[in-house]
Amino acid sequence: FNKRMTWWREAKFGMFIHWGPYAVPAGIYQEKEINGVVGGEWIMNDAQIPIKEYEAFSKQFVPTNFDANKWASLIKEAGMKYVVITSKHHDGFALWDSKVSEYDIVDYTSYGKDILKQLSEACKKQGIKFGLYHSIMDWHHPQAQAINEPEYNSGEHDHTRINPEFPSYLENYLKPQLKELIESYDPEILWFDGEWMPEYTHENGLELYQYIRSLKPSIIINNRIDKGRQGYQGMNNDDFDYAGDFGTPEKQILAGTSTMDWESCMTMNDTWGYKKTDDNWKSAETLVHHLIDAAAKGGNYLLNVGPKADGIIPEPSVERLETIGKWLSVNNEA
Ligand code: FUL
Repeated sequence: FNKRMTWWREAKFGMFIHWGPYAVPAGIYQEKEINGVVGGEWIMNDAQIPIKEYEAFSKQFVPTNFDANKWASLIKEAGMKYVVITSKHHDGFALWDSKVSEYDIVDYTSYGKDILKQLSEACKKQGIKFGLYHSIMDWHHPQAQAINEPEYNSGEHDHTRINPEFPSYLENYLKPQLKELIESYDPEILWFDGEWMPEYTHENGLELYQYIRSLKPSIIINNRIDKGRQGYQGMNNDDFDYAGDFGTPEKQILAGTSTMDWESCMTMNDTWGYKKTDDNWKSAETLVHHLIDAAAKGGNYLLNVGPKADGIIPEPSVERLETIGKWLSVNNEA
């Protein structure tokens, strides 16, 4: 049953990558440390940075030290079988050469190279399955949550700032971007997020799910494409009629097993996107225990790295990944 999930279930362990212009301020704005509840990738919202000012960070996102083959080798060495990288996070910046936008790594920065192209090719060479995280919420797009500037995520509670043009953003921006991504990089997973703002409905979720499956029937899609995120709490989707192939408990491993496919996403310190002051690293031992715990309960483990703006993965993350990889290879031989 559900044969298309087979490789994913067997894979167990993947890398999450949160990377974008937020790595430039890296948690600091106007010399103040910004400590929002989610992570450094939320700085635009947490520090209420005006769009024009945030765009200046995007211009400085020039990752000349990015080496896709090195990243792919590290993923492999860690014993991970797949990767999910942010094609676009809530800040709206695209890591590939999007045709419907100039707000992307190729058109907007002096770096000028397509990050997703490089990484997807490197992963293919090393037999790593390639996946994309794509935010539905978009703080930069005028037909989406940019209407709430500079409190981009206030729309949920502030009904005067619901964007009436959101359906046009969905049809003429989000969907074309997803089509580009599927056609250009052939991802095996689409990992949605930012579905909670009121402009986006359950019907939108069902429709978007069908649309994506029609473009690539074998693709695997997480539950956040729909409004059923609460489904991951009980991990019993019988009560929830929502789209999505797997649940996404965040920063937690489930207490028990589930009838539904699920994947725990986890940070190594406290943030998803790079923050220079975050030194609250979990030990490699703790991370291995998470992986075993999730696997024993039938779930996957998606462990995050937040690379720096220049393309370097922080050393504490690299060390932990290497340690986990060594542990896995010893135990697989035994
Ligand atoms: C959350 C996002 O808001 C965070 O920034 C991060 O991407 C996490 C995995 O999902 O909902």
